[in-house]
Amino acid sequence: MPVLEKILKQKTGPLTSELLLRPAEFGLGKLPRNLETDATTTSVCGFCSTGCQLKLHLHEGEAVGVTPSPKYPVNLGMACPKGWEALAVLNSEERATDPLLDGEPISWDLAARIFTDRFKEIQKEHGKESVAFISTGQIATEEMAFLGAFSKFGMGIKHGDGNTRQCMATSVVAYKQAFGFDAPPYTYADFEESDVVLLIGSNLAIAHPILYQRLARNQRNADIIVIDPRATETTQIATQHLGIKAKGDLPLLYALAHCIIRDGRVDEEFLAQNTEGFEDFSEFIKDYSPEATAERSGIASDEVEALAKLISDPSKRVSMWWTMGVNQSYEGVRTAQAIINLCLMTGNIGKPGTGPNSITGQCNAMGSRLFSNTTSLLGGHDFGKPEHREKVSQILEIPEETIPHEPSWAYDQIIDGIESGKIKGLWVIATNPAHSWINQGRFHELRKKLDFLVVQDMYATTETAKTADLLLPAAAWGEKSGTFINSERRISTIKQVRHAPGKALSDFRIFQLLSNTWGCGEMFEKWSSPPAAFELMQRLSEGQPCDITGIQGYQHLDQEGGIQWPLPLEGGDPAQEKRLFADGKFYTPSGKAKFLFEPPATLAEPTCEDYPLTLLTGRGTSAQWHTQSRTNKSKVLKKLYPDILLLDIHPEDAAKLDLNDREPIKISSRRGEITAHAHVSTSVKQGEVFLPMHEGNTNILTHASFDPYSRQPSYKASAVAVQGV
Ligand SMILES: Nc1nc2c(c(=O)[nH]1)N[C@H]1C(S)=C(S)[C@@H](COP(=O)(O)OP(=O)(O)OC[C@H]3O[C@@H](n4cnc5c(=O)[nH]c(N)nc54)[C@H](O)[C@@H]3O)O[C@H]1N2
Ligand SMILES: Nc1nc2c(c(=O)[nH]1)N[C@H]1C(S)=C(S)[C@@H](COP(=O)(O)OP(=O)(O)OC[C@H]3O[C@@H](n4cnc5c(=O)[nH]c(N)nc54)[C@H](O)[C@@H]3O)O[C@H]1N2
Ligand code: SF4
Ligand SMILES: [Mo]
Repeated sequence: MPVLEKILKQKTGPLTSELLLRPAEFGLGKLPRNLETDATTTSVCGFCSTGCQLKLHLHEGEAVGVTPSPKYPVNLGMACPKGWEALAVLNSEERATDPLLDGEPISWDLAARIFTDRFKEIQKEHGKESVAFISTGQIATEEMAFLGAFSKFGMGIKHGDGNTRQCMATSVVAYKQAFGFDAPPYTYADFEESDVVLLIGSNLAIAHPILYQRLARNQRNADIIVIDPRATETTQIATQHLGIKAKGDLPLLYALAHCIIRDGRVDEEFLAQNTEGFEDFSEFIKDYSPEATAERSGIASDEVEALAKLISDPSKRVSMWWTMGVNQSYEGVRTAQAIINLCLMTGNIGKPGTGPNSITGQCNAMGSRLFSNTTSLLGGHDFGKPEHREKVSQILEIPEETIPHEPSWAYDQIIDGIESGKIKGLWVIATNPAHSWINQGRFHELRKKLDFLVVQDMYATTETAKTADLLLPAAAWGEKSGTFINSERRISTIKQVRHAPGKALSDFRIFQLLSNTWGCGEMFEKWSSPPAAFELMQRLSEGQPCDITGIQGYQHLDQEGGIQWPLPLEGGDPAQEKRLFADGKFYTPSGKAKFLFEPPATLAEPTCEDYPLTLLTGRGTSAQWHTQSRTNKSKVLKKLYPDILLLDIHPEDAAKLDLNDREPIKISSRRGEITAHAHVSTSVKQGEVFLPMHEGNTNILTHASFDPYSRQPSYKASAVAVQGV
């Protein structure tokens, strides 16, 4: 049978019931055979990076119900509304069921040929670099690795980045520079093991509800300090809320370091043995007294002094957790490193209840950090190192010349490339940039400059899918198998428990199909199934800090309740909860962690007379996911969030503008104008307003500024004006 036909026949792969008959091929092992009755299987949730495991209840081979897995070490029997509704969002009229060319259904065969012909024509006319892709942290790791390998080594694409740039690029760079590898050091049990917990720019109750539950289980009478401009839902659990000014974090964190060093409350032994750059940092930090920084941070000096004492108390285990309030900033990397610096100087790393801990966002953002082949070469390697290119070429049996010598452009540079005419063809996989990218108006303008836009999504109706020349219908979570990696480095399986609708194919099969029509099918012959790809990933990881050569297939992952990296073949630690750096050894050439610092910059877009309010944006409710393509398909979830766009505004500001609660308003920035309703609330300070990111328009307002090291967009502080309509 010709390869193409074979792939099309395979569709998304057999259902679990059929997989059971072929455990050797798909590595799923022994599940109950009779799925007609009360069989269940498990799969890790496909929304957030917490990585809860769900139990799927099957009837006649198809999943019909979900409950949280009671014994899984992550969620311990809990799930948030999105997890409970994970199956409901699959059933929708808006699912993409056929490949669409200019909105008209076509066959897969034709779609694959058009994909190939159009992109090849563009590359011929404008050079190989004129085609780029934007991918995601929301498909299986095997799929990401396949996409990264096929696009770069097969299609010759140089520039491809992920929506993860919007999300955790800052943490990646911060860790890489400080530790020598992108290595979040913690395990979730650290929430329960801490005496002091700092949550910096993280609205855990909404964004990671099950981690919030884990924190609530802390039995150590912990001090919980929330550092957020807003009095968020998360402050309900806090013993203290520091209502910092927007982007006042770096001055505050430096002031804390100032007090600790001034008072000699550092862990001398740890500093001497395991770090470098501390002396320069001590010198630098002298200028950042609590008095000198109070104006910028908005935090009074006595509060800073007290917090400095608390986090440097040697009898306490201190953990510091951060998310988008830190990462999405024009100085995110240095801010994250200021957190790392505090943990290093107090020796709060590598032990239970400690750590500078970045919580990531999407279900498989951590998979993309290691295997998307965008910023780092497959397996956390370096495109610039000849020995790394050689290793990858040998394992994958591909010519070394096909491997680029440098990482791709970042997302914003790809967007700029569209503007300057360098990028003419774009392939968008499992992300919705027409809604989520910063300064959205410009994105819409630039769409017109693209000669060919391919969108690969599970729905035909996303803002981006609607503008596609070619839409490729994708199977979703629940309709395919593979692995995800959660925030604490835990690798777990997802399983196919549903048929994909219509002609939708799993992303894995789509890449297989496209690599064949592109003419490089032979190069990817080894990528025959997700488990085969997993084996390649394991070999790629060998000798890296993320070495997972000790995992014996998907079944092993299921038996162990997921496995945190690393697990090398020899001498790996099989414990169910693992943290990094217990031995004080880091991945830098010297084995020491680095102090990195820089004077704080000024706000990228300060308020002014015309735009007197600072707009903060972020997650609205635990029932809403990003651009809502999935969560607005569930009737249950829709009941859990407001049906109008609400802008949180302080009562004093509302009074000045003569606004009542729920009154229609206009919000404008230098980029554009949108309508919403006022939500008068003391959750925001005077001078600041908050919009959730889930409605289509929020990013019309946002000001595009970027961290210079991570190129992560600063979504969280733009100048706006509000008026009644
Ligand atoms: N329900 C739900 N959960 C999600 C998601 C979702 O869409 N919906 N998305 C997932 C993803 S991909 C991500 S990345 C995470 C995001 O998770 P979080 O980062 O926790 O969520 P956000 O609401 O974006 O931002 C967190 C907080 O940062 C605060 N903030 C804004 N500016 C500043 C500042 O200058 N300093 C400080 N200290 N704080 C500031 C905001 O007020 C907000 O409360 O959530 C994940 N989980
Ligand atoms: N103003 C503002 N903007 C923000 C943020 C903010 O805090 N404020 N946060 C930013 C952050 S942290 C993030 S992560 C981004 C998220 O931004 P996006 O990535 O654009 O948001 P999603 O809605 O998650 O888009 C995922 C898309 O993939 C599709 N999809 C889901 N599963 C699959 C699959 O298995 N295969 C395929 N092919 N498609 C699938 C979904 O239907 C959806 O269209 O938004 C960013 N934008
Ligand atoms: S907390 Fe995250 S992983 Fe857990 S059920 Fe909710 S969305 Fe899924
Ligand atoms: Mo994110």
